[in-house]
Amino acid sequence: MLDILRVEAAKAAERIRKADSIHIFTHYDADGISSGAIIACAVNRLDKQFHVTFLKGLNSVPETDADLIVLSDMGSGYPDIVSRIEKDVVIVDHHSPVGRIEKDNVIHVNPHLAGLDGTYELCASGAAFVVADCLGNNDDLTAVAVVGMLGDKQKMVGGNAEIVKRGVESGYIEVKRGLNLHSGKLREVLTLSTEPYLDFYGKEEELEDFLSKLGFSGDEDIDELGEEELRKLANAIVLKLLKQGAYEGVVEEFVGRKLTLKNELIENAVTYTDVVNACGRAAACSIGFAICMKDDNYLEKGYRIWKKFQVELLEEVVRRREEVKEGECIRYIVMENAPSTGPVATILSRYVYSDKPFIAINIKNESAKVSSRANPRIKVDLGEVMRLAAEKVGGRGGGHRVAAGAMIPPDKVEEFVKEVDSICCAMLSSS
Ligand SMILES: [Mn+2]
Repeated sequence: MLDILRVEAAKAAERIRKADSIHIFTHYDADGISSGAIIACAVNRLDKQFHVTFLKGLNSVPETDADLIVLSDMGSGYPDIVSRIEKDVVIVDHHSPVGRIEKDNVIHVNPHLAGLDGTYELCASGAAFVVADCLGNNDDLTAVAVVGMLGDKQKMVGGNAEIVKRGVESGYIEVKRGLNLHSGKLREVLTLSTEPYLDFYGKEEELEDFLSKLGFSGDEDIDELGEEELRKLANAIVLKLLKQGAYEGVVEEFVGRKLTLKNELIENAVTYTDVVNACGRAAACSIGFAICMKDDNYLEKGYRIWKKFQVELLEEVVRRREEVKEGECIRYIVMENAPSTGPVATILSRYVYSDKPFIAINIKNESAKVSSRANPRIKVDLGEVMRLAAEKVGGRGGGHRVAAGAMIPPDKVEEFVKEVDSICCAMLSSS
């Protein structure tokens, strides 16, 4: 399956071997950080110098003294910028390649260029592992690749499945039946969970009640539960989710398989991914990176950042939930200077309000940023909705069917919401 990708990955490996110094520019999210770490680790094992810089996006030609630039989890969508780089470039990305790169000395490792699905079946960390695999025996890095897969919400099929299988065979990954929840005491695990969001935050009594009805105590360790107990807990969580308005599709995401990363600082794959993601969002990429490089000096700090991030997110969800308004065919929320829109929109739309498209608008610094979410059950194309409605009010928008965004003038928010609502109604009635 990964054989065609391996042809280009082998070229990348060869170029990396020849380099005197390497500068890795990678994205600041979990897939970016883990893919950067996979390449850095493999390079480090060759006793080569490397530098890492984390970017929110590739907005300009990266500057470096190194003789080789590696762009990871970015680059494929910016042929104009890549074409302007004078040094040799290796791109390790999974975003859809756009346009043409007018440059000779570039090696482009991307699943889309190898007939693979880069949206769900291989991310940057997976592609980075294939490169690392060409550089030496790096089977342990299959476990780091899992962080990117989970971070980018990919599926464990295709290229991803092949990498996980390799990790299992070499003893670095263990796949067992179980729940995709964090490790720790039941009370804390269920309170802090945001994927799935269980609506227990700030509701201690309700949680104690939920647990005692099942015969559990909040102090029990979730990883110590037997198969029968775990099944009982899973059933109760599923019921709770459906009752609170969650989209049914979320159930299969957290029930079934649990991945344990045997050789990593954080063995629970879900927690590992969340910690790295939180570090990225808290502008502490290097801490997430260090954890991926198995430097345990940063583990405590990483956990602290994650807990703080999680609590802030939950508080935001609880607060914002009260502000949700209902249109004809949509739900929406208008915020001012909120720290972020995407995560809150994702949680509310998946776990509470899954029956209508959900639109979150954040007015910040003279512009209004829009995040919209739906699920496959709702027959709208939000990418199209965002594009049309934003154009109408002098903004820009677009994206995927179930997740899209826009930027609009702040004084046009009301008009924009009306427009989104009427387009959604039209799409729903014609389906
Ligand atoms: Mn990615």
